[in-house]
Amino acid sequence: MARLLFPEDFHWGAATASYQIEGAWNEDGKGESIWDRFTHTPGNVRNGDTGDRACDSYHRFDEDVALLRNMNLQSYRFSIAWPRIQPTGKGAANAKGLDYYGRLVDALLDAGIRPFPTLYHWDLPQPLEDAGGWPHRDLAGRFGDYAEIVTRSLGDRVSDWMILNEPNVFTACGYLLGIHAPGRRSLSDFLRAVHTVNLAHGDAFRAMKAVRSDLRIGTAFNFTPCEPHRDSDADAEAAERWHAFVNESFLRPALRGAYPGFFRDGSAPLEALAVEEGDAERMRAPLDFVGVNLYTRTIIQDVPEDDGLGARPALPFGGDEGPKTDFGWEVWPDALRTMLVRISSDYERPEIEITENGCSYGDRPGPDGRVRDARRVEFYRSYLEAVHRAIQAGADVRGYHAWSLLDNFEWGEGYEQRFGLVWVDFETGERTPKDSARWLGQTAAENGFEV
Ligand code: IFM
Repeated sequence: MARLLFPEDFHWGAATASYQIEGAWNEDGKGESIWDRFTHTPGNVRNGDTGDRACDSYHRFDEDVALLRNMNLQSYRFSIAWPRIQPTGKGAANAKGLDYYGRLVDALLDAGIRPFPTLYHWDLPQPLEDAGGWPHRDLAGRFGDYAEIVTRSLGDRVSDWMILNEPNVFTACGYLLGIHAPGRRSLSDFLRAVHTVNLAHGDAFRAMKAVRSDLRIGTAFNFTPCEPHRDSDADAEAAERWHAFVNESFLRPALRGAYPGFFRDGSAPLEALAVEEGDAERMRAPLDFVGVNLYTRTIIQDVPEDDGLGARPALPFGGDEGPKTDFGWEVWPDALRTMLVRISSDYERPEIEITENGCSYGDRPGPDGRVRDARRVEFYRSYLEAVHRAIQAGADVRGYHAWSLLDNFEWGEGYEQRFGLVWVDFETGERTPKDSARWLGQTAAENGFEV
């Protein structure tokens, strides 16, 4: 037996997002979001589920803070719903919305837990979508205004922030594939959305630093290491193009002020992205840390007939060697080590926070009420071993946030996929910590675990 210990001031935490847990979709002056509209439109979400009530954390956040404290967690990643703050996406702030997050932050601080908010985890005010949504360039400036309002309100008590959650996911699923809100399917809208988001990222970063230059600001990117399907140069090159596209289309503009060349000829589609003169500087956001959301790897094959990207995943959600979660995602812990090491070597060893990592398993309470989710415990143990190996290889990892604190609304899948450390009865709102919550709690208390 050996003990894996993590760095001394490592932050152990858990993550959630506003739309997935809060409920109270139309209370206290909150405006409609694109997810309210999307879920209220029949046919978009499995079983017709909505986030109208979700985990009811808007009313039960004290219980959630107590759960975190009982698990010895020191950091809580949550997100702020833009339409609670600006119901129509512009203009004066809604005092009740700001007050809710102020109370949550105070409760966390009283419990000795670091509040770690994300400004945008996908719930765009619907009126901004009606005005063109993310493909419309003007949205960047609006987002900068929102970032300033929130930072002015909470920046005296919150030092560590994320601007965006998974920009590659919400632009692709929302504007290209149509499987997330707002449900559009257009290559041109998608590419324009990518660019507006990059501009918004830079604008928000500067707006926040102008309020307080000592804030520690990052973004939670969704990463996946890309591996060639076959042992061929063509697939190896395709995997690199996919890596540039999926892992770097937002990271590189922020840290380097340029798009990665993800096309076969080494270029990026700047015209289709609608890049204008001066945008390179505007996209730049020299983040204080890189947030890593990671679940599995991606296996890529060359697509010879396509002279654009010329690459696509050969298999859905990982490879076919590891076990699968109930969502069908391959459990492949080394994906996390590989990605942490690659980011560290390609971007001069930035500070890294693991902002999401977790798995969906449906284990339910037994007759004694206990949730024996042994597969989730094994998932966390194996991925944390991979984090430890990456730290030993030189990655500067400062914290780890399990996705998720609670079973919650899993977007297009509704309530069918359960990612929580804590079981939620969606009828009553009752919360039951699973075995994995106890395991992670002990790990956090001991700053490591036995292997
Ligand atoms: O639930 C999501 C979260 O909102 C963003 N990252 C992935 C999670 C699991 O799909």
